[in-house]
Amino acid sequence: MRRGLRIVLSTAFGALLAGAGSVWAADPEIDKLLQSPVGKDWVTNGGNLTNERYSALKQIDTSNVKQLKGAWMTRLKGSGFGGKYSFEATPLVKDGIMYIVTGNDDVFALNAKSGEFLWERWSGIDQKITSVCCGWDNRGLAMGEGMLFLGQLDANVVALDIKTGEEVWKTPIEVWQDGYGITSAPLYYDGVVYSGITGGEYGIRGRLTALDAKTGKILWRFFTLPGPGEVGADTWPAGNDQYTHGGAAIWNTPALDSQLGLIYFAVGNCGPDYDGAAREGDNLFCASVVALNAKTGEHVWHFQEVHHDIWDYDAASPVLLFDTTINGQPRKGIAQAGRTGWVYILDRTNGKPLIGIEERAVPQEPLQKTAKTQPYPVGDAIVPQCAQPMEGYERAGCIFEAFWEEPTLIQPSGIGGTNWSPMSYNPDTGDFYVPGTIRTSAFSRYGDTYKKGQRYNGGTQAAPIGSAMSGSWTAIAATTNKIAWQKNVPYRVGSGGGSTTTAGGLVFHGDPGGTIQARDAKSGEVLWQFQTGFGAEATPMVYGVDGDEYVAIAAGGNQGVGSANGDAVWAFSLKGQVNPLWPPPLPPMVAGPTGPIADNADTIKIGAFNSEYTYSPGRDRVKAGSAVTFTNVGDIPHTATAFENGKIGSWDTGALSSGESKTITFDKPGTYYYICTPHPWMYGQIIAE
Ligand SMILES: [Cu+2]
Repeated sequence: MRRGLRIVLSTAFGALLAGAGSVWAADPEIDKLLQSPVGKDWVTNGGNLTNERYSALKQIDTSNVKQLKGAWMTRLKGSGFGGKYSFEATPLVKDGIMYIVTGNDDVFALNAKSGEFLWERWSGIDQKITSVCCGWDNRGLAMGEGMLFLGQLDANVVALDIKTGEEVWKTPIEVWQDGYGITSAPLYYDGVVYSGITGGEYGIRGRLTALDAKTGKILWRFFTLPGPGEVGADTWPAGNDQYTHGGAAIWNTPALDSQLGLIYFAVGNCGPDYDGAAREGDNLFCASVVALNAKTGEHVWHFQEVHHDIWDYDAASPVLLFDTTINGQPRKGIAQAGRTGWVYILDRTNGKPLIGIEERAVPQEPLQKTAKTQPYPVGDAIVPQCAQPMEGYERAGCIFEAFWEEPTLIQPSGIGGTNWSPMSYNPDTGDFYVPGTIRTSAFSRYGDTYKKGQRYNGGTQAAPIGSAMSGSWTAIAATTNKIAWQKNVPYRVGSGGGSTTTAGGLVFHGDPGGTIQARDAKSGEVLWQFQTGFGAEATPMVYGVDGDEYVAIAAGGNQGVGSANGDAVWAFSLKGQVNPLWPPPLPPMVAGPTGPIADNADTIKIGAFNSEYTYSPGRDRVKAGSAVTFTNVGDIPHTATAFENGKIGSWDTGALSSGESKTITFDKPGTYYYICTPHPWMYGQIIAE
């Protein structure tokens, strides 16, 4: 009843807020679904406008989930299949048709009951895009007015005819050559398409862009880096143009409260990521949650999770709207799972902490212009927040430890905590289901000069060779921010796939080892798992066709975690007959180079075999005095840079563009580890004997 009432209210308020020009919604059916509990149709990335990822379907429940089998599995014709891709999209389903987008921005329509192809649209995007931060990826689609909407890696927002896949319009937000791209799923509501933008690692100026759904015309932009005189401008150094290239990307889909007329989104890190020297101040709106008037784009409130971020602790996971009761009072909440390992829980009417967030003094490094205090949410973190000391490293600390050029071990690493992966919220338990990455980084700053369209990090944060990497699933109580249950898992799960929860008392999520799993929402116990055959690192969704409930997940791996590549979509139901596949190769649990040791290879190829972020061979044994040539055969610039207990650059190829080579001679016997500084999850090893 409560939910039903909310829908009626929001329609009335929505009409009032919208003004005379758009009293009649352009797509009343989709707008209604977007404001309702999610049933048989899942019409936007986060299920509905809340991003709760909660399905009201309950045919599959804790008592029968172990009977789930594959209803169908469809391979998407090799789209997005390869080492450079991640497959993170949540499929959409409407009226028995599934729509899915791959890491190559190719879109497929499938019969949601059988998995058969209905149409396909190959993006034709340039295969030489050099502004891809962290793998070729697309997190999903939006729909409305008979169209599907997607953002592309080449920074275009595109509308397709939902019946045929034919392009209706295409609007460039920027050009990729200047460092821009799009990986987030857009949000459609009330005639408007809202899109984020990436490029926080390439010196861009972040923004949320609102487009007219019918024509693709840009209605307004909200820049996440304020210009002179705008709200937040005083958090940047005066007379400095850092705001024109300070990053602040939007990695994920906004949420929208139609009653309040507000749109909400999470903002990424500042650039340069690890060097705060030239950007004294808190640096709004980096690492923040922002609320805007959904019609005009005007700033309404913001909450910054990390002041003057130098750790890449940005807000990358989608914001989530939920309603709850605290001290007998109904409250309108918004939550975001940060890379810091905390869930930030706020009042979505005004951006104030709902449970409590304290500003506490933190370690200082004057050269970094560190912020004096940082926000500490009341409650529990989902991952450890102190690094263990390691041999060879002189400095180790906890979250917000300061650093400069001396390598400093810190946990969480800059990739989380929770990175891009979405959490879900179940109103029946009152818990968020939060994916976590447990990993240490060795942070060090080296400085970078801004050049339009070039990588702009100012430092690096590789995990120490031999350090452990794992993950966790945590239920966090929305009214206390405390752990309800927590389960450790072998692989990092905060970077790709998130969770989905149901009225059947279940939490569904994928696993980099290839399984999709169902947990009891109350206890966290795994009740069912099924091997998809590929890295299952996308967020599942739930839908219904002809009275049957289905669970679906994309399985195609994640280049950052190293899970197995693929191009599969799986759907499961209680009537399913399809058996599991063999387990794929497993991702690493220890940081460092992997694979067999080659003998006397005189050339190391970077980005070979369409695996953009690899050295081949990754390990090589040569005679002392040998010359080894590093050749970039990939698409984007890479380096091979000495990495000795976190110290960078005693030898270095420098940035090698596609086709370029550099020869290094290894005179002294010894083991030489190296990384790619822009992509510090790439490792190599030369053993000189
Ligand atoms: Cu690289």
